[in-house]
Amino acid sequence: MVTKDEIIQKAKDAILDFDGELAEEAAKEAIANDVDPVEVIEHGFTAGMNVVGADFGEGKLFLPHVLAASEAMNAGMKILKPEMEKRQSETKSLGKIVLCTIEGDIHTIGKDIVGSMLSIAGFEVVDMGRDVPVKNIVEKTKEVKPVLVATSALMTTTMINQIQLEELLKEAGLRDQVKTMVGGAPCTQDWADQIGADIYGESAADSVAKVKAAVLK
Ligand code: B12
Repeated sequence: MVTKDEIIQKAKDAILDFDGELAEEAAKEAIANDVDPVEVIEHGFTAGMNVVGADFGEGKLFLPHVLAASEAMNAGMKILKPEMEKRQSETKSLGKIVLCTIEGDIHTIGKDIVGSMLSIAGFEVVDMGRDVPVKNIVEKTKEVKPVLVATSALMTTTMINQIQLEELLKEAGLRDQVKTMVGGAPCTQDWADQIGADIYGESAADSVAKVKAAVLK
């Protein structure tokens, strides 16, 4: 019998060893032992990615390592995602959320986790993908009339595009009809306050709690 802690540790090791097969094994063990996929993602895979990210930042690892670690994470996520969807509540949609990684930025892992968790919580997530031009986000907002527009930025050079989104939503007369949420490693509560975004989501769980509080009044 494997314990929850052992499975979480295995998930973390899989990322640190760039081992997709080990990531799949951890994900399968989580399902077989009824361990909450969210815990494996947050304390296993994401914790591993954070170490890889810090080592990359310090020059101990290089881009191919980061890529290999994110591929390992994807391998594990592919197995956990259907399981998370199965656990999704069958209740009617709590509202639409337009989600994407902002213009200029191709990082998707965090956005995908946040999207999965919001969809499990009952929201209808319209995922526009990565590197999405700000004007396209505004067009999509007009088209689908979401309760929230959520953007991910992983780089200091791309988070500034979240300012442009606030401005273009205002120009289009949409800002009063929709809430905005920002997230991704360089974003903070201060950043959200500074640019006038309604919500800063630090992690997937934090985002779900804050969106529910803001939208389901
Ligand atoms: C994996 C990774 C990559 C992968 C991305 C693969 C993919 N499909 O996403 C690859 C190898 C492709 C990559 C490429 C690049 N990367 Co990179 N990458 C990373 C790394 C190591 C980890 C990011 C990650 O996935 N973390 C795991 C996830 C789970 O965490 P997360 O994204 O933070 O998400 C959580 C929260 O932030 C939050 N969240 C995330 N999104 C959202 C959205 C919303 C709406 C909300 C509410 C919450 C939320 O919830 C998530 C779950 O808890 C980071 C380092 C770091 N510390 O972040 C560098 C990092 C972001 N990359 C960096 C750079 C520079 C690049 C490149 C420019 C490198 C290059 N020279 O080519 C390119 C980017 C090109 C581009 N135009 O975008 C820098 C950015 C520096 C800066 N200027 O700010 C970082 C910080 C590394 C560093 N220390 O230098 N990268």
